[in-house]
Amino acid sequence: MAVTGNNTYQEIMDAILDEPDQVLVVCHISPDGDAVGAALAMVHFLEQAGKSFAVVNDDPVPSRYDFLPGVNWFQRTQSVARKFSTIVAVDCADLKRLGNTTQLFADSHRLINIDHHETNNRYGHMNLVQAEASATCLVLYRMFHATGIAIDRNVAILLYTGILFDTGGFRYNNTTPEIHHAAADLLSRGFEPFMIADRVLESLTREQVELVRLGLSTLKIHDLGRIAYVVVSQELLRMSGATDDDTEVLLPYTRSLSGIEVGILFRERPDGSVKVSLRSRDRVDVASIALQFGGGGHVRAAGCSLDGPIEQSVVQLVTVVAAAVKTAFA
Ligand SMILES: [Mn+2]
Repeated sequence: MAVTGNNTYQEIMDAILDEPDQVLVVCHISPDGDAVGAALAMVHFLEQAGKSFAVVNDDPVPSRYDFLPGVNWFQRTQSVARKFSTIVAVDCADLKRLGNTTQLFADSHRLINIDHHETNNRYGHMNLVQAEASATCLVLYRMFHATGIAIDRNVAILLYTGILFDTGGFRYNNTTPEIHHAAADLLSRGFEPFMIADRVLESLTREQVELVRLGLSTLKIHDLGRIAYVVVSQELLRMSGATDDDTEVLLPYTRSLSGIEVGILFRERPDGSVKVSLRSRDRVDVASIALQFGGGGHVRAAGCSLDGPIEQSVVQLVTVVAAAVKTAFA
């Protein structure tokens, strides 16, 4: 597909509202706060516009998002029997990250890609990709404002959740004046900010705490002293009682170590392949590292997959990261 520029907000809205049948809303697999918030904000908009919809993901929505309005509308891909001709994909950088939801696309379909990842390859028939936006929820906020769509309390909670998640609680460098203005506007719809911060960023299950305890015993600091990583094998995951999604709780313990530039979380999948999450502090572009391994993401937060076995994948990835760190601190 040819790389094209963005469609206008109105073109995107018109295309979505033009569908007489159900609109399919999808987001990336292993959905995070921005993906879930954006997908649900989109379906709330559709509901208010009197449109029918389905919101689908391969994976379950992590339980920390149970409080979000409309979360029970989410269906798993395998439980959906029909196909759709209008699809809105939010917070997803490429088709691969949509997982098996692409099997729900009708032979003749229109795919609308709304995202903020720098690595987004404009896979949609229509695209609204704003790489400078701090969250897909901010892209939706801008679109709703520009097209005169009222934001009610539910949509405000959803957009705030995505913004809070993707800015790390207004801490990352993508915490712009605009995002604070947007957050202030959303907060004026009346909800408790602590309730959302607690659920989205802070609260841990017992299994997650057990995973932290066991996971930290695998923490290694690379010779250069600027790379820290944690390795979660299937066995360790079983011992903790936690699920694969829970492993994210280990990430902050890698990059947060003082002096560390790149934090890495390796997790073994049941099939032996390895999922990798990368975070950098100041200088290393981890999106470009992830891209070398067929993944993607942002400069400070990215991910990719390796074939395994896990010991080999760790060596492979850390070698590339170490070279990038050496260059960055040369
Ligand atoms: Mn996002």
